[in-house]
Amino acid sequence: MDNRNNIDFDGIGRFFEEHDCINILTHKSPDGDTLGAGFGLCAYLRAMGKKANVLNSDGFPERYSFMYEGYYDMEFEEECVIAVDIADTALLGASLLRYAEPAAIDLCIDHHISNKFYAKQSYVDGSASAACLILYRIFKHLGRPISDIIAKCLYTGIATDTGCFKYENTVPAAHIAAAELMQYNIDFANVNRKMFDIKSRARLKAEMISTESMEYFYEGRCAMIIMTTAAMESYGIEPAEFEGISAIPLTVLGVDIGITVRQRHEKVFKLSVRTTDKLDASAFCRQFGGGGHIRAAGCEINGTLEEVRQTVIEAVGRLLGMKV
Ligand SMILES: [Mn+2]
Repeated sequence: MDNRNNIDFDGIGRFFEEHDCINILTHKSPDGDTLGAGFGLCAYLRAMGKKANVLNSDGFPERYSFMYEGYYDMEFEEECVIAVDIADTALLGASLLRYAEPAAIDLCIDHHISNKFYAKQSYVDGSASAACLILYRIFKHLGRPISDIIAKCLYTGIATDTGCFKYENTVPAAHIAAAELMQYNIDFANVNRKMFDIKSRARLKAEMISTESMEYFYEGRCAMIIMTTAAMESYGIEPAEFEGISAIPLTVLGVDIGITVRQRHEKVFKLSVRTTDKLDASAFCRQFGGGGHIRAAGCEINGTLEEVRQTVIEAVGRLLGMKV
């Protein structure tokens, strides 16, 4: 628990009681956790008789529509603002920039260790798998009934932020919360199918192009995908469809470092590096001025495609202590 927290569950309960017209902020490029927390909290507050809306600078993607069925914007004069799953006001996005002003946000509920404590009051638990897990604890503590739609939203956030209970951040409490939430009428199998199995045809094509272009080095311990702007344009696929492609190289048996190189400009390439527990992705990227997490990091390298390719291959060789 972060010792910079200045509100507890009872304080949050009082906050809910004391305000009537509440806007809930969710982060740009929304995911299942921020939207689950947003719509779950909104439904909870509305059930308390409050007026509440969920705001997002990018709108609500269709694939999450099962969380906002029946949701409609209410009209009211904003009295206070709650941010969920937002570590930094930089994540608000263009149309919510007005909330990036100091003290514009009254309450923040989040699970990112990197939280900037930008809100007047914050409850941050970096050990929680999802913002939705924190909300579930708050709701249980406060004791009001949890409706099916709230349960569905919270379950979705926990499932998505843990990669369907696969990632290292999956704490036992996430399983326990999910098990309890499954007792509501939430059709969790369909939620997981929508979140983890279904993809658009464009996405499938993007994955196909990526895997087709994959090269292997160093006895298969390194796999690399290179996506040039020309190639992406020639297939007519939106760059957004390539989101998360960088997870693919590391899914190949025997690969310890997966690298995805994406061309940004003529001579600028962005690297996304993923590693198994044998290698440090963050240290690898630091030598090029980048950084990140130990298993997932990024950096930018300037040069022609061939120069960048050579630079990366040589750097991987040094990392593995192997010759090409
Ligand atoms: Mn989250």
